[in-house]
Amino acid sequence: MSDVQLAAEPGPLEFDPGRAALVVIDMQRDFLEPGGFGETLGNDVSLLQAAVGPCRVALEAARRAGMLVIHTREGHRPDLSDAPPAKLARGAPSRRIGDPGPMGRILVRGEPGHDIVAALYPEPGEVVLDKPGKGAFHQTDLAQILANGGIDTLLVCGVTTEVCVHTTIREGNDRGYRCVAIGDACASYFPEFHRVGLEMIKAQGGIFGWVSDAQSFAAALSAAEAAA
Ligand code: TIU
Repeated sequence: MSDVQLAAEPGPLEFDPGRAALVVIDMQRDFLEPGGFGETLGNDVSLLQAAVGPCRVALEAARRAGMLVIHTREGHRPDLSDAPPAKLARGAPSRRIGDPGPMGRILVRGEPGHDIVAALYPEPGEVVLDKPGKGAFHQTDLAQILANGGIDTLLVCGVTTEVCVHTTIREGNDRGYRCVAIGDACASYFPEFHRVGLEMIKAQGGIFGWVSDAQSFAAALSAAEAAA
């Protein structure tokens, strides 16, 4: 497939789908469904549902185009040895990381709540990347995976806009990747943080990335397929 042109802000971006990856951040039951980590932090988790449909549009478009797809999951080892004490101390004292909840132990790998929501479940052959922090590069082999795939552009969606999506885009930008947030495929527990979070990325001529949307991403890939 040839280069595609993606409608984005602050301006359009050309990229080669063979050198781009779709990174779906933390679309886990722990963040999106009642009884998980997101709710223990005092959030209305229903707000994150807005990202599911657009994530699916982006995911299906990337799959059709044969792009590298990476799903991340935030969470910890069952013994919590990789969870910093400062992180463990957050949230409601009654239910913190590692404590039992209706979807198993909160934010612990292998528990039902740690899994990805059904609508966006990874397909065989897609990368599932477990990360202990907010950014997808921190203490993971993401950089190696991207280098092995010859990737130079990251299309990023998922939750939450101002926490794990932002951290990953900032990390990726500093490592030299061109990072695009698929804005409507991101969501936050705070609508204002979502809006301003996207503005921060694209302000100042795209200070640390671009912002596009799921339909524009799908349309760019279909146009390239039709031209091929
Ligand atoms: N709390 C919140 O907004 N986010 C997180 O804790 N993790 C992610 O964003 N995935």
